[in-house]
Amino acid sequence: MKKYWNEKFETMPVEQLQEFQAQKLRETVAWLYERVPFYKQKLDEKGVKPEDIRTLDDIRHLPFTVKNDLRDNYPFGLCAVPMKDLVRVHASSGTTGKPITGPYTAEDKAQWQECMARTLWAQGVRPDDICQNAYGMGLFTGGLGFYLGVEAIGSCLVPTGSGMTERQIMLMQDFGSTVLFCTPTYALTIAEKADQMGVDLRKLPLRVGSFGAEPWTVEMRKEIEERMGITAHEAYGLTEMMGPGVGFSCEAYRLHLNEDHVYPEIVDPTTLEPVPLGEKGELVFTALQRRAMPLLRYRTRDITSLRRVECDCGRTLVVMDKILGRSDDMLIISGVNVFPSQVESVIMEFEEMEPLYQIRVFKKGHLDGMKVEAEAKPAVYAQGKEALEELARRISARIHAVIGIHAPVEIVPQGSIARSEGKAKRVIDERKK
Ligand code: DLL
Repeated sequence: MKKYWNEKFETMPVEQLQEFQAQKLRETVAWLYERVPFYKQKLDEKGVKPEDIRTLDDIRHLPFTVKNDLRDNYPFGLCAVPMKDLVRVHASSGTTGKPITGPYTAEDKAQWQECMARTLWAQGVRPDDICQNAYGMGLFTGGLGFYLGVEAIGSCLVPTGSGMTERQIMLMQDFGSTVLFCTPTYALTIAEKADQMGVDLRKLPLRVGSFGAEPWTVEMRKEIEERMGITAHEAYGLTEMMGPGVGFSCEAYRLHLNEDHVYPEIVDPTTLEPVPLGEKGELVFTALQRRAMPLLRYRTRDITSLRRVECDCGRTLVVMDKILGRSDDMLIISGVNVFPSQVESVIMEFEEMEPLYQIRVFKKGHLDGMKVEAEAKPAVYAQGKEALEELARRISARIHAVIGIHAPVEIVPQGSIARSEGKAKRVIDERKK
């Protein structure tokens, strides 16, 4: 069977790929200039004409797009095609205000399907697999995005959607699901519920997971692999670019970006200047082949870095490091920048702990303070107050050593931390009260 879904693009020599990207960039800028007043005005203001964009380096002359531009032009003000040309509209799961819309033409949907097929194929999904899709099935791009990938490959789809965890486990057993799609924190919720039901997931046919939609650490991946007896792969994406399918982990656990569809840059979030490969900054994407709502230099707020590596899998597509977090989720504690994922890494070093935690942020004088609440394994919790306080002190000391901040830790009773069925909420902000 073929090794790559799309060998040509997944293994294209970088120079050739960059020529292709430059061509698609020119086409996209021209497409937007003619059709989207917002972009015409932005380019005119900068004195840039589509014909000025010749090479990939010229992308520096293009304006950035931010989330508020999408909100201000809600729902379809940035659309380059009439509604009659749309075949699908998704929207972000944003909790406040108006959502971000993701409209697709038939061509956009076909490209999304291609990117999802690459994702699943790279992760070992084959036609005889039974794929239980426990991502939210609706406006969220997760559920219907993975569905497209499964359909392209021709495996069997079980569209459970998220939630009703006991039933997920029952169906997993009865149908013999071999692949699971959901957020990493929902995978943990499923694993915990299976334990409570006395079901050993490691004995089931389940062998692969494709998890994403929220930050998770390598330690968390190993925990899921161990508890489910599977290989835990990763999917990355955002509504504004297509949904999942923007990036996928390969057999070497490296996350490759579908660079022929999305052109990535990393910029310094304050100066907006590009940073060199390997350095951390804000991830910015330009859509290269979309028709309905291609965005130029969209600031994702995700903090990560990019690398050109010779990957063992043979793909030449650029590699993205794990997302540290979103710049909006970054906490500043006593002058130190902290992402919840860093706290997660420390907690997961402790065998006594469950991967269940939350961070409370509060006002401490003029500064912000934080407290970590986390659950221990039931047998550890049963050891009583003194042992737990000692464990909490050790974790707190380790947080100080690794991250450089003072954060008290409390080991809370089992069930205190809300179980996630989608994107977990890690930070409880008490500053606004
Ligand atoms: O979460 C799309 C998706 C669905 C990706 C299913 C993967 C799997 P949004 O709801 O628009 O879209 O949220 C996008 O989620 O900017 C990141 O902050 C975060 N995110 C997505 N995937 C990952 C990941 C979907 N693998 C936002 N690691 C993005 C870390 C992720 N963060």
